Amino acid sequence: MAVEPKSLPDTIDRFGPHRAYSTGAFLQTAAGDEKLVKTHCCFCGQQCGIQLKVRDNAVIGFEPWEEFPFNRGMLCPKGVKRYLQGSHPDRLLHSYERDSMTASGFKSIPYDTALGRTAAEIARIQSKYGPQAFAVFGGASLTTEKAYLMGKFARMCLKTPYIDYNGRLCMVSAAAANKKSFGVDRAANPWSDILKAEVVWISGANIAECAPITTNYVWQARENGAKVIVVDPRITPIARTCDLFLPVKPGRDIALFNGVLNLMIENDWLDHDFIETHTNGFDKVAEHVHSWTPRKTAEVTGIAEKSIRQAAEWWGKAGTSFLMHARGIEHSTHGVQNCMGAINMVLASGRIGRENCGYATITGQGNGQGGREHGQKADQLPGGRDIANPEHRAHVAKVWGIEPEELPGVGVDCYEVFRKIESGEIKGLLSMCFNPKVSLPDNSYIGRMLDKLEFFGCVDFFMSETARHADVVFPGSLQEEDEGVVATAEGRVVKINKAVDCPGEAMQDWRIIQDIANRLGRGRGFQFQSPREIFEELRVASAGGVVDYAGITYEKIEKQMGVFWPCPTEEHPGTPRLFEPQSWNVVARGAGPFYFPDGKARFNVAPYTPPAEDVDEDYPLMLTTGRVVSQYLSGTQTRRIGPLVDQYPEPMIEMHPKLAKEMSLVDGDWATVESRRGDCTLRVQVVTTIRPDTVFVPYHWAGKRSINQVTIAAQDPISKIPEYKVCAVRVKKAVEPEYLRQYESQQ
Ligand SMILES: Nc1nc2c(c(=O)[nH]1)N[C@H]1C(S)=C(S)[C@@H](COP(=O)(O)OP(=O)(O)OC[C@H]3O[C@@H](n4cnc5c(=O)[nH]c(N)nc54)[C@H](O)[C@@H]3O)O[C@H]1N2
Ligand SMILES: Nc1nc2c(c(=O)[nH]1)N[C@H]1C(S)=C(S)[C@@H](COP(=O)(O)OP(=O)(O)OC[C@H]3O[C@@H](n4cnc5c(=O)[nH]c(N)nc54)[C@H](O)[C@@H]3O)O[C@H]1N2
Ligand code: SF4
Ligand SMILES: [Mo]
Repeated sequence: MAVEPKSLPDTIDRFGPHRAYSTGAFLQTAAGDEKLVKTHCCFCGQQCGIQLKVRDNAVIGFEPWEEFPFNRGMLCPKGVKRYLQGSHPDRLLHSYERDSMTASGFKSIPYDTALGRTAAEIARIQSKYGPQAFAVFGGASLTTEKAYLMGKFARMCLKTPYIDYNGRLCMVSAAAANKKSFGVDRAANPWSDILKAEVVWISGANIAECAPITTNYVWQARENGAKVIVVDPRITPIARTCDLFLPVKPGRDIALFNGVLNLMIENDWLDHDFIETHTNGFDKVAEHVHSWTPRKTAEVTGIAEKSIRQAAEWWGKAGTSFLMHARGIEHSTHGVQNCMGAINMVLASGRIGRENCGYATITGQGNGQGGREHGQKADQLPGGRDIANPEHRAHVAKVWGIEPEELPGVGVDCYEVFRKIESGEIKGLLSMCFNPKVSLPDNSYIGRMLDKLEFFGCVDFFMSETARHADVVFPGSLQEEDEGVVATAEGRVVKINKAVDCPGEAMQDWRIIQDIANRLGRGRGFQFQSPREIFEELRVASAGGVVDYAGITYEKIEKQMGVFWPCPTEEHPGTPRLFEPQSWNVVARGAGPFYFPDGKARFNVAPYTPPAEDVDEDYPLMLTTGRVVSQYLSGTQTRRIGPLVDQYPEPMIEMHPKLAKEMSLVDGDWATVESRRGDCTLRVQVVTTIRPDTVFVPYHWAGKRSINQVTIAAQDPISKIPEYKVCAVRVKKAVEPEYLRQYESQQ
């Protein structure tokens, strides 16, 4: 049974430890030679270019990398402060083993002992219960080489079907919709196509806080005359500078997309040639959206009829346009339908596959794109291949030197892994780069399930809230301690360069995985000496697949400042814009530009369904959750970076003044948000920028301040993404929680 250690510094992370450390550590080092290493930010999917300043094997600062075309030297607060995390005193420098006799609940052990114990437990569990009793989790902050290795490790070394990753909580709805509509899952356009779009449509994306550099693209478009439309229940910073704001009720976006398409059809704002030549299924969709009159759309979405008509007219009549969305429409039990609704609007306009006409989901995690391409998803093999497809299996098996029959079949999504732990089917888990204890909905359940495992191994560079439930913790590597590639939100494959060596006994992640494979005595296929060697195999494994990296080399990435996939040969420059009628793969296939045998895109009927949990008398408010600019994901990294903590020190409940007044709450009061699953007591932030029927709480905090105690574990039936963006809650006035009072009085 896991013990929750009490003394680790981030159990109450608002305070001391974050401010205590600074670059002071470096002041003590002798001034040696400094160098600048061109690489990319370790945080979001924009993957801004940055130059890390390195002295005496420590990252001590940064310089802008002005030539890198995406961000031209610009960075957001996280990119600017990222260098501070490496020197944090919590950095894991040793392997750890659970030990209930110590105050922290862990004792440090030699790396070799950690390996031996992990290998022995995997072997024991698999021989007693079968190979499928052991599961593996990966993450989309890992480089693509590591993600590839995780998939290979699960399938070839452990022979388990159960591998999945934290991208399951992120972009999978868009991925599924893109595959269903276009046959390929990648932003259709480079961001340069935003600049001259006449209309920029942004649904469910808090661009200024979560994709800050994209703000610059949107603003440049506006300066060029673009009309910007934003759809969000909150007036986010980007919404404050838009031309039309549509304050949608959480969970109702398909109704809007269908309503707009209906108006497009009614007014004949359609590209008939494009629909005829390049798509299938329009008539069915047209029939389906017919009932979505402006009035009905307004009733369901909560958006004024006039605004819906205005949005449809701007979108319908535009000559060029760019539609973007993010988790606001994807974190939904009908996330795939939402995205298909958005794509239907794009296809009907015919504005895709040409200059200044585009569509993209804004990927989230650092390698949100690359991490979902090469086989750490439950149903996927490298090259975007399908594990259920015999031809795809044969190709990958050949590259790995095994028989196709040796490859396991389709696994399950990461939430289902926890249900299988509950039912006793899964007994062991190895997790790298995932903090489900904070990030999954209804997360008290997650903690209980982690404790139920017979063995849990975790690889992280900090003792994350999830790692605290582990039996063995390996000290993995920070991004700047390794090299490899990632794919950005644009689909541009870029290179992360190593700036420093791992400190102490910390180890590059890929070495840990290989060492476990070798210690198990199953080291065939796991003898790579460098990320480059892994990449070379990945190129071959991806060749001929939809996600074709065959022509990408480390050198070409450096020379071109990134290569957009697909890139089938070394002579090929890469494909910044997908779906161009004259592109190489269209010519090669002899069909149209979309990635189906007939080359045509698909219109998909996207029926409206309400959220899994609607409001009622007992729980009359909608809760939506998301992010703030200075914190990142489960917070393990940014809650340890002092200036970022200062910028937004604690989670707060955003609510409209009207609601606050009804509840006799004022700014700074304490209140409890309560759902059928749990509650969370936080301070209130009264803002005029949110719908009065909705409250918003950011999710970057752990323990009693984690809003995922409250969220619902309902999932989209296709993508399996959780419905983070809406559940029913009530809010009650409260007092400061006892645990915080006690902590403050000790200070
Ligand atoms: N600062 C910061 N940046 C990040 C991250 C971070 O943690 N912090 N994480 C990265 C990752 S992994 C991701 S996935 C992205 C996420 O980037 P975004 O998706 O932009 O961020 P979120 O805050 O999750 O949600 C976006 C918006 O959706 C709105 N919303 C809520 N419900 C609905 C709805 O029903 N419909 C619509 N239309 N909108 C709705 C919210 O009000 C919010 O403004 O950010 C990336 N960048
Ligand atoms: N309520 C609510 N919950 C949400 C969301 C929401 O909007 N609302 N958003 C969801 C989304 S979009 C996402 S992406 C997930 C993210 O959920 P998580 O994946 O759980 O979040 P991370 O903070 O990225 O956790 C990754 C862990 O891996 C570690 N790590 C990071 N990089 C590396 C690396 O290179 N190597 C190793 N070994 N470890 C590494 C970090 O220290 C951290 O402990 O959260 C989801 N949860
Ligand atoms: S926008 Fe994203 S990639 Fe760029 S500096 Fe900020 S967190 Fe890093
Ligand atoms: Mo994400």
